[in-house]
Amino acid sequence: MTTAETSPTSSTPGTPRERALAALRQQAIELPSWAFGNSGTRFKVFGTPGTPRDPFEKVSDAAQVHQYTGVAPRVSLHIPWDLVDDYGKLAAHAADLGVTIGMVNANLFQDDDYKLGSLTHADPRVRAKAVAHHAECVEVMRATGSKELKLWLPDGTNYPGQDDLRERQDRLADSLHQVYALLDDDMRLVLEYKFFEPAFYSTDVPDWGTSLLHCLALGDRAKVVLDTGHHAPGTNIEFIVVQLLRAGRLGAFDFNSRFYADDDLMAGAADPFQLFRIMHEIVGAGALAPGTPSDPGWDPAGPGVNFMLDQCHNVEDKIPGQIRSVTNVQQATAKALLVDRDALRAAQRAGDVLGAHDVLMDAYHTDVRPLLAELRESSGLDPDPMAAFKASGYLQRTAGERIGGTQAGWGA
Ligand code: LRH
Ligand code: MN
Repeated sequence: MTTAETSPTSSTPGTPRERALAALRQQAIELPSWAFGNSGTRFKVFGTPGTPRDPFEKVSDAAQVHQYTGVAPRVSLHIPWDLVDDYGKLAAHAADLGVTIGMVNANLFQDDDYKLGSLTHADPRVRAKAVAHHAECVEVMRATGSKELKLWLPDGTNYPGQDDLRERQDRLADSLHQVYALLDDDMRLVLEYKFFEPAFYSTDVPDWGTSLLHCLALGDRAKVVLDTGHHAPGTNIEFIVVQLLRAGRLGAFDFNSRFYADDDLMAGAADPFQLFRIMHEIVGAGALAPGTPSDPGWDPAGPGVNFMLDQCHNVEDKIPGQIRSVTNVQQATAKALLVDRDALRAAQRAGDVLGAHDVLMDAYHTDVRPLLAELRESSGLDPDPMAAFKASGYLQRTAGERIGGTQAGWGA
């Protein structure tokens, strides 16, 4: 279990800057394939010239983000949005471009049979269908080398009395056990929670506690996904991060930001201070170190956290939107790594309220862009990934090449 003792302090060799650079060099942020397709709201989904038409083009665009930032080596898939005939070919295409296939996301929110529930449905045939969908996802994982299965359930009710809340939980627990049993020994599942939508009275996995309870019941290769857009306004998300880390059950983040609800805006755009506070707890617990399947000795039951983005670029260009999101996460991480933890701990233990707060705010107010530019140059990358990508002409080129076909989106 990660503890404060593993967080960077003055006892760790090197200057704070050197320690931060060393940690930032290892950072890995996983990108969602669906961020490169068209997305929108119930009012409108806008198309964009050059939007990918298939998973191969989505992976190509994701690889551009890694090429310019150096810290986005994996792409999450969403099934069936990323349905292809040959997943081995898709994984090879990714490898040719220097990235790998990461998390595989199941989709239980676009099938008519799941109107009243999927893994919680009263009809055992519908539950069996939903479980079988996860067996398909595990096949995709085997074919692409992915070791992580992600579940998010839209399941819930809209009116009190519509269904029995306890029976739904019992059905969910049974279905989750069946899904867990599908995994190979070197695989894990991560269960995402969300406090409402599409259901508006009860949601079957509404909060971290419910996800954690189900994960504890399943086994040690079941972890919780924390999507930063899935909490009631005013929720102290970093406190949840601390609790899940203490329990050894924080499996992954879906980073994005929001002003109101599940807005899925760029990570760090709406609330950079919140992202910093979250990364402060991650760094403090020594949980920044990559803990993903591609790392040697990765343990599916281990403390490794997968840092992913889960966003939709409804009006902005998608690749630049992902580049900006990745650099926002890097900035929050760099600031968290520059927190003077000895001074912080001393002020906290002395009850020096303002002193302790000021130590944290000093780091937050530090301009880390020069440090990140140095990191990129030391890795042979352009110090300004956004400018370098724009100068590449990739967007104009793909807009010219990707004529015809159907642009990818949330439609299966
Ligand atoms: C649900 C969610 C989930 C994904 C979907 C694209 O709101 O956050 O992580 O399946 O977005
Ligand atoms: Mn999510």
